[in-house]
Amino acid sequence: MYETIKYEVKDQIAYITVNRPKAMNALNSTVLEELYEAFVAAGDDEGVRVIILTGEGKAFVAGADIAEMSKMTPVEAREFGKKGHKLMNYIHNVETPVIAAINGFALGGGCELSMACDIRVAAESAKFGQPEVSLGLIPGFAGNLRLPRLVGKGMAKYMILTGEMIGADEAYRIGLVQKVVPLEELAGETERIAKQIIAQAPIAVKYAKDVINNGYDMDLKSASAYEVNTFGIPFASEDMVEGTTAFLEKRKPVWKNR
Ligand code: CO8
Repeated sequence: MYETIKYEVKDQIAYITVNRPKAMNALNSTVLEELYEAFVAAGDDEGVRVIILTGEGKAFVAGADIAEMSKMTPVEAREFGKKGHKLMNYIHNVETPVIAAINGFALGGGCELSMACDIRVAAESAKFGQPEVSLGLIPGFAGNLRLPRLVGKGMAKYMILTGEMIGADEAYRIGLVQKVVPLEELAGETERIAKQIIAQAPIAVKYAKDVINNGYDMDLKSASAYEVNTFGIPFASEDMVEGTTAFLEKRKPVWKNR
């Protein structure tokens, strides 16, 4: 059904894999469109509790497709940028948590794609960078915006202005990734994290992601009010009653997702 990606749902996890290994999984227009379609399918599927995004072969995603971009007019480049932002914003906002399993190169648009995800787990061999300036471009899928939010303005400027590639350990040190594991353990560790999220109350996970996302973009006073109000909502859910009762009864909760 898809030409450039793979999509599979198993045990409440949707696996989305960018599948253009010969081009280092570079993001052309088709990949951006198919990724959007797959993320919406996963986001709309009530049976899916976590989405895992990875790349086939030795790259996660080595950036936007340079061959396609080299021929674009300014108007086409703007449309391409809009397509990228539409995808990144969907991933950022979808209620289902998204984990990036970064198996190799995450460069340019690939690093940006990983940053739109909620949690990043990297293989020891993964490499990160925003090399756009070496091509006469600037990051265009929100790298200028998300990288400073994740690692601070100083380190973001260092990476974007030098175009330097960094390894997984350095990415971990600066807070760009949350875990680093040997490549052969990447899939297993990512699934372990997914299952740990799945074991929590679905409604609470959704609301927490919502408050983190929306609260981050507000001033502290508005964000406090937003958190206070959202905090109250799960008290109307059966799962809040179940979670607190199970704790007091010293047993595991059984979530009803309502
Ligand atoms: N686009 C297109 N093709 C690519 C890309 C890419 N980003 N990356 C690799 N490829 C292709 C190569 O051209 C090569 O093709 P072929 O076999 O036909 O010659 C194939 O993949 C294998 O690549 P290499 O032979 O180069 O493999 P190496 O292992 O030697 O090197 C690297 C791997 C280091 C990943 C290297 O391929 C590389 O540096 N790639 C480019 C990385 C880069 O600069 N990425 C940033 C691109 S710009 C960007 O992402 C902007 C995002 C925002 C756009 C917004 C627009 C509005």
